[in-house]
Formats: sequence, C-alpha cells, structure tokens
Amino acid sequence: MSVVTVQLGQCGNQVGQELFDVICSDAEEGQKKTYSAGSFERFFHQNAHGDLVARAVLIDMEPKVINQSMTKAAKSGKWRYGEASHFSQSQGSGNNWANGYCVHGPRNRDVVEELVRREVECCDRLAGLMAMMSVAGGTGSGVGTYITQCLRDLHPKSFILNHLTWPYRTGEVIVQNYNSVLTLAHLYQLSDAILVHENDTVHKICSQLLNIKQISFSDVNKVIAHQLGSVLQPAFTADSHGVYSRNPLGELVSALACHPEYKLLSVCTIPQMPSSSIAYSTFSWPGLLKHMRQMLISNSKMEEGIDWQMRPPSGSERTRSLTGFGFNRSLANLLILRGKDVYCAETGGFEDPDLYTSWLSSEESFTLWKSPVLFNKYEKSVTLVSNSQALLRPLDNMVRSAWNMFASRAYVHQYTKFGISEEDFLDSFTSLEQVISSYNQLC
Ligand SMILES: Nc1nc2c(ncn2[C@@H]2O[C@H](COP(=O)(O)OP(=O)(O)OP(=O)(O)O)[C@@H](O)[C@H]2O)c(=O)[nH]1
Ligand SMILES: [Mg+2]
Repeated sequence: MSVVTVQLGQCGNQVGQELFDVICSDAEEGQKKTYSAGSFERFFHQNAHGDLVARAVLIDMEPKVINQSMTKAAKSGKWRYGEASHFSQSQGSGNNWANGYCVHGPRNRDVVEELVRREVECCDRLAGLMAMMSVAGGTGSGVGTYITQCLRDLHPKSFILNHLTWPYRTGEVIVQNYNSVLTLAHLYQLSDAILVHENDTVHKICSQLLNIKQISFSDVNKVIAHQLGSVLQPAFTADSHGVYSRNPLGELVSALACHPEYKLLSVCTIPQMPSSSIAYSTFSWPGLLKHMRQMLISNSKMEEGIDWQMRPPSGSERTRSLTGFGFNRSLANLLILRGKDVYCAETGGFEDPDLYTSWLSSEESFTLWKSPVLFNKYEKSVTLVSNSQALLRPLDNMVRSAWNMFASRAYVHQYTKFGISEEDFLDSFTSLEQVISSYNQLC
C-alpha cells in the first residue's frame, strides 16, 4: 500500500525532501529485498525512464523553496519529484493563517485537489495521506489546514496524518502562536493523528548529540527525517507473522489514536550521533530500552540529562497525584525496534500498567513493531511514538502566549480583514483548552 504526501509551505517542503531522501537511501541499502520493495512501493513509483518518483505533491505560495527541493532531489541521482506534481504562486501568505486559509486555500483548491487526485490514482492501493507543514507561517498552516479539510471531504475513509513542525519558542514570527492555535484547533477536527516535532527539541539534539556548531534548517530537518523515517519504514507488527505490515498510517493511527480527544503524538529516537561515530559504536538492547523507558517517564527527548529519579506513581500514590510530579503519563505508546538481534530485545518494561491511563488495558496501550534490517546505518535503533502528556507543556505555552496577545486584540485586525472573526479565535481557544484539560487529567 502507498502513502501520498502533501508538502506545504517552506517547512513542509524542506522537511519532506529530507524525509524522501532518508527513506530512499535507507531502502537502497536495505539488506533485505522485501524491505526495500515494501519501502519503495510505499513512497515512490517509477516513471517511464525507470526513475524513482516520490508519491508527493508540493504546494507553496512562492516558487523558491519548491524549486530548491526539486533540484536537490534530482541532484541526489537516486530519486526525484514528479515533473508536474507541484504548484506555486508568486507571493507567500505573509505568515498569516487567515490569508492562507481564507484566500490562498479556496482560490487554489481545484488545482491542488487535481494534483493529489493524480497522485492517488498512481497508487495500486492507498494507505493514506500525510500532510507536512509548520504551524507558524501562513501557507503551511493556513493553506495546509484548508487542504487537509478538502482531503478529508474527498477521502472520508482514508487515514490522514498531519506532520507538524512547532516553532522555536522565541520564534521569528510575531504571530506564530495565533497561527499555531488556529491550525491545531482546526486539524484536531479533521486529522486522524497529529505527529509533532518541536524545533527547540530537535535543535538541542543537533547541538548536544550531533555536535553541530552552526545549526541550519537542513541539519534540523535531517534529524526530523531520520525519526520520521524510522516510524514509516516497513516493520513487522505482532500479528503480521513475518510479513511486513501493509499500512503504516492505518496501523500507527489504530495503535495510538484510539480516542478523538487525544491525537497528539510525539516521537523520539535513540541513539543519535554524528555519522562519523556510528561505525565505532555498539549498543545493547537492554541499555537502549532502559534509557528509552526513562526518557518516556521523565519526558526527556534526549539520553543526556535524563531524570533517573522519576518513576510512575503506583497504588495510592496514583490516585493522589492527578497530574503527577512531572511524571509523563501515557495513553498509548508504539515502540519500534530496528536492527541486529532485534528478536532478543525484551520490552516488558513498556507494558507496565503504571505508565498508562487506567481506562485502557496495557494490551490496548502498548504496540511493538520490529524489523531486523539496520535503519539508516545504525546497528540498533529504538523509536518511540507516544500519545502522552509529553506535548502538554509546549501546547499550554503556545495557547497561553496567544491568549495574552489576543486579550489586547494585538494583530487581530490582520486576521479579521481576511474573514476570520474574533469568535473563530475564541472557538479555537476553547477547543484547545479542552485538549489541554483532557491531557492534564490523564490518570
Ligand atoms: N524544522 C524546520 N522549521 C522550519 C523550516 N522552514 C521554516 N521553519 C519554521 O516554520 C515556521 C515558518 O513557517 P514557514 O514554513 O516558513 O511558512 P510558510 O508555510 O512558507 O508560510 P508563508 O511563508 O507565510 O507563506 C517558523 O517557525 C520556522 O522556524 C525548515 O526547513 N525546517
Ligand atoms: Mg513561505
């Protein structure tokens, strides 16, 4: 089955290009033919010349980034984007969600839908759609939300996953929190699951784990792509009986997003290190899994600085500490192990009921995928996709900052002039407050 990706705005197009690059290199190096074939079928088709062509549609309201992404892909010599799978206009959405959602989205709807339709028709079987974008600008967030709505109408039964990049907390866009709030509140109604990368977290990984001095978006995007690739590449599920699972989006959604009130997924991968060190490092499954479990509990995104004192409250402690003392409670976790001796890995620590909300059984809360194929040159790698309280604090900060600005009606006229009313803002605040409250009360 295949996934059609829609890349929107600068960030969506740049992250998407890195993702296809990682997937293609990894699949090419895959030591198993079925793994490579499964990956190619998922993400690429072949054109008349035998080139691998990404199953992707590129959308931006200005041409520069799309041109760059297409050139980079073609230069890789391994894969390319379809010659006619992109659409751009001459001017961006000016970091304004309302401009994207109310103006550019509706104006260009037919063209975009036609591009997606053609890409979907190239798939023998559609696994689902993945839309990639930032939440802080105007095109990715505004047009991205509008297009997600169109896709939901056109494909009511398909899985739709949104991959969102959250802005640096001290970001460069003054209205980034408005754009983020409007995007998230709307996507919550439309999307099956929302997979989030925070720029601040990924930046830290680049500086502290990869030792990069001058960090560029390209560095950040490579880390995001590595983590996403390790989620989306073929793997065996518990009941796939030695056959690679067919539908990565469907299985991801059913493993993690079983309740409409809880759709926010965070992801982390270990180990991550400079590529020059990979060949000289060895890791054990028990060590990696112990670290990952503690990272989950203490909500750290890196092995560095894990709080080893943190543990899940159990028994009577549990009833007393609704929101815990920094303990990160999960609704559901998907653990993905890739590499050598993967069948020997012992993952019982992730089935501990104390990690989870009490209203789901640990069979429903925990899912394990495995693949014996080395991922992206790492001998062993562990990825955790988690529907937990991990994004509660950044979400709360985002909503609070937007609310503080909204209280003085700062910049609101920039939105009302395109047709977004104060009431629309209030509705978005209300629905995200509800999401925050639900995650807060996870017990
Ligand atoms: N990780 C990552 N973040 C990016 C990248 N490009 C932009 N961003 C972030 O995305 C936000 C800005 O959104 P953009 O994607 O540039 O905006 P856009 O969707 O093109 O919208 P307009 O330019 O307003 O039309 C900021 O928070 C940036 O930090 C990228 O390549 N990688
Ligand atoms: Mg732009």
